[in-house]
Amino acid sequence: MSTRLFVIPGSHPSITVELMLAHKGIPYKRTDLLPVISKGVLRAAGFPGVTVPALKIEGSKVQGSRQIARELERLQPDPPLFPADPGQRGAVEDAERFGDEQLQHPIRQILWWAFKHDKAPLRSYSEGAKIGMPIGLAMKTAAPIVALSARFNEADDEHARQALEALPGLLQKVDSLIGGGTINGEQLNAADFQIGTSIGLMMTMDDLRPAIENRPAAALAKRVVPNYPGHTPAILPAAWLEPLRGEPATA
Ligand SMILES: N[C@@H](CCC(=O)N[C@@H](CS)C(=O)NCC(=O)O)C(=O)O
Repeated sequence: MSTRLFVIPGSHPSITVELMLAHKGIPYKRTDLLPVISKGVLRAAGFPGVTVPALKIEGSKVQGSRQIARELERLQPDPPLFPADPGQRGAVEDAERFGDEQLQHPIRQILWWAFKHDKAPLRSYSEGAKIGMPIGLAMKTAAPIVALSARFNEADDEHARQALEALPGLLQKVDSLIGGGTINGEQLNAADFQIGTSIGLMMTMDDLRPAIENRPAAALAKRVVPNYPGHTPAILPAAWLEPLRGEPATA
């Protein structure tokens, strides 16, 4: 299969798709893009939208982690990403939609808020990436990219605080999906790859990791993506982290 995946290094849905390609055993070439610049490159490559992950496979162009999951399943059913039983498949699809529509974005907002206040950690998310220029040079010129990405993702104080307030409920939902057996079962499925990467990205932030590491959600992330790239030292105001200080569930 002729396959090329367009990613932004460190992007959680991009890593979701890399994991699903690996699960299927589909070899692929990867094009690494810088945020913001990615939009023009994707358009020039003929994609209708401006976000990664974006996949060229067997002559078709597919964008979005959930759409890509379905295309991979269609092209190569084994090993599966979705259970054969219709009831179980529905549960996995609901969990996957939750991961995409509710879990992905708050962490994106918190992280861009952090980069806006200190862009040094950004480099750690791009280690090993081939972005067409030395990483050191890219980071020296990253200020406008960070400013535009923060604006694009509404990573202002108000939204970052709202995202932090939402995290306990979101983590609880992940733990209950694990408890109910929809995710982190014997076979990893599309929802595991979707949700595990968001939790993995959260755990790269020193501010967030303590609220996650003793929870079932952390075990899922460690299984799905044991070496999530990147590290952001503590930077969030302590008062904003109050919602995360509740009693954590145990793994
Ligand atoms: N929900 C979409 C997420 C797409 C998305 O927002 N991707 C981000 C990276 S995580 C992006 O391409 N942002 C454009 C930019 O940062 O310039 C999916 O799962 O595919």
